[in-house]
Amino acid sequence: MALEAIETICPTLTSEAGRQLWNFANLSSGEQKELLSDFSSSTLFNRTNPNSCDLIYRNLKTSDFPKSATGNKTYDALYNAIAFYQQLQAEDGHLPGDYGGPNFLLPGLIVASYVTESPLPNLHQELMKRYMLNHQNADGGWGLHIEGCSTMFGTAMQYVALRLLGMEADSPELTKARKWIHANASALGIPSWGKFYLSVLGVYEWEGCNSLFPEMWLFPEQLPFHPSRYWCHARMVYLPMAYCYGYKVTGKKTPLIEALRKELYTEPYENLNWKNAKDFCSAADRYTTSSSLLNVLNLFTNTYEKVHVTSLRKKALAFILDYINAEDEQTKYINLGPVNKVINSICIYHAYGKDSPQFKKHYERWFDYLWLAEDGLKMNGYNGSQLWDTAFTVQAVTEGKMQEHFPEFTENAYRFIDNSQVQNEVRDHKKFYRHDSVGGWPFSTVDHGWPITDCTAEGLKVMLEDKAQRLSDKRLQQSADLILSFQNKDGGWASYENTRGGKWLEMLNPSEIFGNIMIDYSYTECSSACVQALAKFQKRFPEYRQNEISKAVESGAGFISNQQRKNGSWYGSWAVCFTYGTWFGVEGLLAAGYAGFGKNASVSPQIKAACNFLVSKQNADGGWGESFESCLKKEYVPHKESQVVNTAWALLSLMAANYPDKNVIDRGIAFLLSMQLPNGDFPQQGISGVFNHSCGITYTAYRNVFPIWALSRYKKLYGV
Ligand code: LAN
Repeated sequence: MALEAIETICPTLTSEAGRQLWNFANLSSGEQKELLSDFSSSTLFNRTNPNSCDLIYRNLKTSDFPKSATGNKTYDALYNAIAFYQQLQAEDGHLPGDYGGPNFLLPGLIVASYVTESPLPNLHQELMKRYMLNHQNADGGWGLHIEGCSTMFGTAMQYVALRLLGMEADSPELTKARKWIHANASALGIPSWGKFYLSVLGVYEWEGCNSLFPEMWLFPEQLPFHPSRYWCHARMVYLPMAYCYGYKVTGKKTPLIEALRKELYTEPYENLNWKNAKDFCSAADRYTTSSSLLNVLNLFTNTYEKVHVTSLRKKALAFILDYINAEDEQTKYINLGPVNKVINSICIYHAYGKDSPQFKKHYERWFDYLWLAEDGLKMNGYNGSQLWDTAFTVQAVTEGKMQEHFPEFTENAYRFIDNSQVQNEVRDHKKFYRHDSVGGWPFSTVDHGWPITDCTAEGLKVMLEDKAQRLSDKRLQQSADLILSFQNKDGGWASYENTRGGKWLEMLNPSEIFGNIMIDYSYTECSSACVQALAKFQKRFPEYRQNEISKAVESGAGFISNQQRKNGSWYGSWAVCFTYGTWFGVEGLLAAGYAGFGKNASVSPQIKAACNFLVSKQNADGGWGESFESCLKKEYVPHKESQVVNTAWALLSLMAANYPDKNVIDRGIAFLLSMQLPNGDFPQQGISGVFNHSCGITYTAYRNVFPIWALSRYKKLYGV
């Protein structure tokens, strides 16, 4: 078996303070060849499910262990699930895993590597090719993410990336891809983010892009549309994009670039009408339509571009470069996300050159984003989901008091969370529009450092329960202070910052492919986590900012309750989908004092409606299964099969609410048990994460953490 062979060749993952680095340096050239041939074998990755099972890491780390066989099936399942999962823990205490999914990230990195003349090692390149080829759809194209139908963004980007990595244009895979591109009106119809990457590479013309208007950074900050009001991800992506646009940064025109100019279009490059291409986005890619306001603004900025004032441009670009440097230093060159990571590298190369210390630091951190699974080497959607997964793990294990059986596992996880709290403010945080950081937790690592509302809340929830009291009262209070400062006027919590601008700003969303990217909205999930954390904090520190915390919890619950749909469900913005949102809705309201089912008090109508919704979606096999389509359509779309992750969320909600019909819960638990693999793991089914309504993202840990949590809660409630 190819997989066993890989174990003996043994690439390793090192991890320090959450930094995940795959290491191939110890492999001889013979071993490298062998590794590659294993990856080419069709037995390694089963393409019928585009979601890989993260088998490389898992098989390297796990071995057979004595199974619990007490005769109590539910307990044994729980024990074995944890005993399997704990083996994945890295020395620093976190649980590394695959965080892939989007298809536009890796090609972005490959474009950056080409333009900055900084090739990745050969083995990396080959494994990346494998990855992209493994995710080619049957029609020859690629989707926005691994489960998506083919789009021009996905297809033209992979096409270019594979060519840059040395694949021949007349290979069968690329011939098929090119046919798809030509049949779908050519790369002229790539959405604006694709137009950007292709322009930087030199296979599309900057003239064919709407202006990214660097001067907007010089607007007075009071203006309601100043970019400091944007959602940080939009802000931090459009920032380096504006730099590249301002300088019209374009890579060297090599013979390969000349060839791509021919391959991507149906007419000679010189004859293409770039002006018309500006607003041309392939129908397969479109998720949002552009507003007339955006069209008018584009007209203005595109006209301004022709006559722009040189001194203003210079000033704007100097500010942008300062800002990029600040973000680089604040995040130790990891950067906020995978997109600005890549584009910042290009800007820094342009500003200071390849041999500059700044660019070298950028290059080193490219590797933090790479992940090896049985489908090849991919770029993760972040530098990992370390804190997030670890915080859930502790809660899942301790709820059923399973730490008694796995003390080292739990201790190490606490230690990781302790080490991941942000304790120092980043430099110039006010100047560059950062919210305060001290007391917060990031999604990934402390080096990354951007605190997130719900990651902070999950971190705080865990550390409040830490028997070893690793966090001083002061650190716990700083965290609660930060959560309070994050609350919005509508009572809810957004993701990274307060909501800073009006909803109308969404009319300026130029991305075509993503929804709700312009401002940071209040979300059910984030609000629920913050309400839960504050309520728990208040139990421990009843007098600390008593009134403010009580009010925050109450108005937070008010927000959550307003988000509930008539059918009792909540839409989930960050995972698939209503089962996820409803889990947060229910837990948030319960934490704020809404009544679940009980002997004395009557159940609150919101909780009852939520449970009825969930029960109505239970499948005949006892499980729940929701399709990614729910996220796009914003209506519940069942998956063709029950999913362990959705089932766990539904069970967690019903058990939290103390749902009286135990039969419903027992059938759900029976489904989980039936799905557990002999080694204690659970199968990887559909994609579970999402962002901006349209793009799927992998959370490998979910298939372990949430079933464990559901079984743990079952043990707590029913004493088994
Ligand atoms: C994430 C990952 C974590 C996620 C949760 C904490 C789970 C959520 O509750 C709040 C939102 C957040 C922080 C989130 C937001 C969007 C992110 C950063 C991502 C899904 C990871 C990647 C994605 C980012 C936007 C990808 C790059 C694409 C752009 C449109 C810029």
